[in-house]
Formats: sequence, C-alpha cells, structure tokens
Amino acid sequence: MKVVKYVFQAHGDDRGQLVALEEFRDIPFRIKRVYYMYETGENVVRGHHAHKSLKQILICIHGSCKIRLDNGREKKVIPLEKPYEGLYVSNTVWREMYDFSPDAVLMVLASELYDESDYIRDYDQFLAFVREHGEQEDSDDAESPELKKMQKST
Ligand code: T46
Repeated sequence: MKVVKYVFQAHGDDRGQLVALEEFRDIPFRIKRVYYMYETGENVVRGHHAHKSLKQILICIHGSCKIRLDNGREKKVIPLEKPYEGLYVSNTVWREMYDFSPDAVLMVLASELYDESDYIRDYDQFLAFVREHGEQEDSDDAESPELKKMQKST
C-alpha cells in the first residue's frame, strides 16, 4: 500500500512558524469541511470505518497520534507528530486513530460535507466495497506533479 504523506512548507522567521494550506496547491481537493479532535482519552481508538467517496488530509497540529490504514490486503501504521506533515487518506481505506498524546489535536481537511451515508462501518462491507469498486488510494489527485514535490515517502 502506498502511503502519501505531504510535508508542507513552513514559513519560519524569528517569531516562529506558520503553515498555509491552499486547496489544489497544497491539498489535492476542494476543502469543504475542517474538523479536529482533542482531549482524546488514553487507550481510545477512533475511526473503525472507511468511506465511499470522502478524501481527507490528517494533520496532527499538536502532540502526536498514530493512524492505522488498511486497504483490505495490507495494513500500515503511520505516526503523525509534526504540525507540518499531512497524511492523505483516500476513501477506500479503513482507518483507525489511536495512541493520542494527552495534548494531541488531530485536524482533518475533508473533500466533502459531513454525510453519514458515506460511511462504511462494517469491515466485511468494506471488503466487499473494495472488491466491487477497487482501491482508490493512489488517486490521480494526490499524485499531481505539484503535490508530488511535497510528498515524503514512508
Ligand atoms: C474520519 C476520521 C479520520 C459531525 O457532526 N460532523 C463531522 O464533520 C464529523 C467528522 C463528525 N460529526 C459527529 C458525528 C459523531 O456524532 O461527531 C461525532 C464523532 O464522529 P465520529 O465518530 O465519526 O469520529 P471518528 O473520530 O471516529 O471519525 C472521524 C470522521 O468521522 C471520519 O470521517 O475519517 O475522523
């Protein structure tokens, strides 16, 4: 499974750091929604689902956490611990977020508005969906030449 992680440009000066994210320039889709999670309890595992069409970028803007990605054939664990790194998570990937540090803030940029009917919450249904529709994790969007420059191989 190919993991796409972006390293965003930080504009640092003697005052500190600033990261700016623009759709289609830094993020491979139109950003329709932003949400974030914080004060996640110790030993909590969030997620446990995939999506039919939603694409997202996960950025741990404070603290750290781990993301387990599963495309139905292979699983990978990606630590997120830098506020200038973003993990691209395509729709047809089962995801779990865990091992949050007490100060972790996980921010998510999403390609669609919130829609419960887009969730696949049953693992067997997820496997059937991938069999029927194929994997879309290596989407052309995420692989555009502009964005490729920012990709870090993991
Ligand atoms: C995903 C992972 C990375 C809303 O009302 N609007 C929203 O935009 C979202 C994301 C959630 N909610 C409500 C629905 C639930 O009552 O917030 C509650 C917690 O959501 P959920 O249990 O889906 O959270 P996670 O952390 O399991 O999953 C979330 C996203 O839902 C999901 O799309 O990929 O983060």
